[in-house]
Amino acid sequence: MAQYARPDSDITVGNWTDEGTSFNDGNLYTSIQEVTSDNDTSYINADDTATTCVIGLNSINAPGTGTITLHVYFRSSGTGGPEKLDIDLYEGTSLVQSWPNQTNRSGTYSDLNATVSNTITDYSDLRVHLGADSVGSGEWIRVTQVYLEAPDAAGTDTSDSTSAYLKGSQNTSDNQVAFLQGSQDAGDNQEAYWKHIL
Ligand SMILES: [Ca+2]
Ligand SMILES: [Ca+2]
Ligand SMILES: [Ca+2]
Repeated sequence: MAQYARPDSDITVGNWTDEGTSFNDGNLYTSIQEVTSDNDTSYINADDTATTCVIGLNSINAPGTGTITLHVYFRSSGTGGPEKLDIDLYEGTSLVQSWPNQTNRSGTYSDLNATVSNTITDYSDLRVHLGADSVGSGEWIRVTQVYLEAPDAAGTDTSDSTSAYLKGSQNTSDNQVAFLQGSQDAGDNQEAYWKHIL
């Protein structure tokens, strides 16, 4: 199991535009938030060098141990020197990590698929900066999908779909016959948790 932080707001639009079918609604994030990349059905476009957009991601819980990965599906069109995409991950206004000068003029989208090796402390305000770089006249860069994938929150149980679990132990010092212990679980169908210490 995993947690996913996907685009849920435009923080800075710059000269990026959204393009394509019903997703052309004036919001960038609605064109790059799908669960499975939809290629040119919905995307955001930059045809202007040195313009950056900032996209907010939905909050996730602080994850347990494991790899965090940033996915950015993009491609470009142009001639001569390559069009470049500068990708930065921020928490709020603090830079976490940069992946500058990404290129792909293959004609099909490719995924940045970058491991986040620097520490994230605030998972409630993650942002992705997408900077168009070296985009000349008649050239463009498109991004169709962005998300951050992280392990489940530490201490949660995703192995079943039970609503809670009951843990009992004999206690000879009083009349207690059992105790209940639960934990919050955002990753399955559990509807509530109950913690009771006698
Ligand atoms: Ca849109
Ligand atoms: Ca070029
Ligand atoms: Ca898309």
